[in-house]
Parts: sequence; C-alpha cells; structure tokens
Amino acid sequence: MQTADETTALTRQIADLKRERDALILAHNYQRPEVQDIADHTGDSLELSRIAAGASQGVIVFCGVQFMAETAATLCPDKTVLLPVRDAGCPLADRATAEQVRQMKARHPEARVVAYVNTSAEVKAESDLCCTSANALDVVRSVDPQRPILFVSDRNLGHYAGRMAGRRVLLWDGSCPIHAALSTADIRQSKRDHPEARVMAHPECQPDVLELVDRVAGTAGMLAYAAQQAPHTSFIVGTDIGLIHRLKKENPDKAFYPATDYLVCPTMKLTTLADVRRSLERMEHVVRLEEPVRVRAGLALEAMLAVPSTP
Ligand code: CIZ
Repeated sequence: MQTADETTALTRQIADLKRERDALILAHNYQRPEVQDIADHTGDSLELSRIAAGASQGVIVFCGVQFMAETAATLCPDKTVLLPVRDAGCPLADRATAEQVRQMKARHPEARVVAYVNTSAEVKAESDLCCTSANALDVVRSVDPQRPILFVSDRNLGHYAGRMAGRRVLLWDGSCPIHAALSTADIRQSKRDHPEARVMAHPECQPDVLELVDRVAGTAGMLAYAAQQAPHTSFIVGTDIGLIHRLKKENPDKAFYPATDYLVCPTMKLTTLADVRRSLERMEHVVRLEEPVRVRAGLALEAMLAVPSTP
C-alpha cells in the first residue's frame, strides 16, 4: 500500500516524464483508481482506440492489458505504444488463436467473422470486423443478413448480440472467467441487499444473469445509464469493480454496489503508478506487431469504426 506522499510524488514524476516524452496516458475503466486518476483519458476499448487514433502525441502509454495496447498500436503505426506491465494478459483473449479461427473459417466459409476486441492482433487479422461491448449489436446488425456470423471470442456476448439483433451467430467456446462467474444467486442476493437499486450487468455475463437485470451494457453504457436514470440514485454493478471508481467520481451523489465481491480482473489490476513511471523512464514495453498482421487487423478495426453507432 502506497502512502499519500508516495502517490503524490509518483504522480508528479509521471507528469514530468509525460511532458519530456510527449506522451499520452490512456487507462481502461477497469484499472486501479490511482492509475485512472493520472490518465489523460479513461474509457472502454472503443473510446480509447478512437482517442489513440486521433492523438497528436508520439508516445501512448496504455494502462490496460495486451490486446488493448495492441489495438492502439494497430491503429497508430506512427506512434510508440507502451504497455507498462508486459505480462498483463487477458484469459478471454487467450481462448482464441489465429489457427483456430482459420480452421473455423474453413468449416464455415459462408460466415463473416466478427472478433471481439478481447482477441489478439493475429485473431483480428483473420477477421472481417471487430466489435467491443459498446457496439457489438451495431456491428452484428451491420453484417449481411444472408450470412451467419462467427463470433470470436466471448460466447456470452455473441449470444446476447445475436439474440438482440435477431441474427444467426456461431458461438466461440470462450468466456471471461470473471463475468461468467457472476451467478443468478449473486444478483438475487444483491437485489435483496439493495432493493431500491437498478441493476446493471455486462453482456459478457451468462444469459440467465442478463435476464434478471435492468440494463445490459459495457462500461461506457453503464456510465451513461447511471448518469441518466433520475430519480434512481443507487445501482448494482455487474462488472469489474474498477468501474466503480469512475461511477462514483462522475456521480458523487449516487451509490454503487458491486454485484459480488469477486468481480475483480487480476490482470487489469497489475499496473501500478510505479509501473507507469518506469514505463515512461525506460520507454518499455514497446508493443511490436508484424506489419502484415497489423495491416490486416487494422482493416477489421477500421471496418468496426466505420459502423454507425446507434445512440
Ligand atoms: O470494451 C471494453 O473495453 C471491454 C473489454 C469492456 C468494457 O465494457 O469496457
């Protein structure tokens, strides 16, 4: 545990290094609170990808996990993208390899491949389009209705998007271990504990959990929902607890309760302020992608960014 003085010192050092390096710091909504607080922008993958693509700075420090930093590196070939903790991976992204996607494509040649952003650059390179939790429905709806969709890598999100869009989706055998562990019993208990609260859950949760909640949304959707639900002032949050910091900061007069205590993604919490400082000091760890992979993954990401979003 850092003292307040240490946090202040690290924050000042990071600000100085950021100026020296002409760097932009991006942090995902699931990062530790103190890391979110020193970032120039906090957001979900879609927002952060867009910001990275439009940034004027030459260096981007991505406080998140590998696939997120790879996404920034894919979209910003002229910038140096740094991931402060090299081993910050994502168990969901690890569920799909490029070879497995090629095999599935061979079995379903008529399918369009939609890769959830939680996949490696190699998997994105095998895909027609990417999506995030914020735009999965819009992306699925944008695909030619005559063609099935092979949805890589989260089966729960694929199931939800397919059902909502009324589209045939071939599901991947993968899920986020954190979201998939949230149970209907957890939701029922949290409703008993906070009967007045609105309940939000991430579309990576199991279908039976999503049936019980008031709002299914990714982190950006949850932030918007909590801000707009007057007269409701309390919310149960069915996603990684990292989001609660931002929810409270943006809605100081409202109450937020985690749907359970174990909604904590360990790899999303690996990055500390000391890691961010070291990353800027030593310019590490530079995300490097093979150019053919980067170009093809970039096409799938650009195809996603071109899909108009439903307000
Ligand atoms: O889209 C993202 O960044 C992820 C992985 C989750 C969310 O809802 O923010």
